[in-house]
Amino acid sequence: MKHIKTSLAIIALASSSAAFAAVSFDTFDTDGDGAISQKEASVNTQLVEIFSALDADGNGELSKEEFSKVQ
Ligand SMILES: [Ca+2]
Ligand SMILES: [Ca+2]
Repeated sequence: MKHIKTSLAIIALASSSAAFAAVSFDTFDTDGDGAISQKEASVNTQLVEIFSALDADGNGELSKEEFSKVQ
């Protein structure tokens, strides 16, 4: 069930990409280190929900490539 819920969250996020597009990777990466940390992601509730699903390598940060799955 958790997986399904996560998938739906990704779909919801992707379908709202018009609004989300304005909130780009660089917007989240406030310290400019090239990755979105959980703290940086915390400004967006939807991103927090799918953070672990997007973090494919499980290092606790979203690279530009990992983040691009929602765009
Ligand atoms: Ca960062
Ligand atoms: Ca990662």
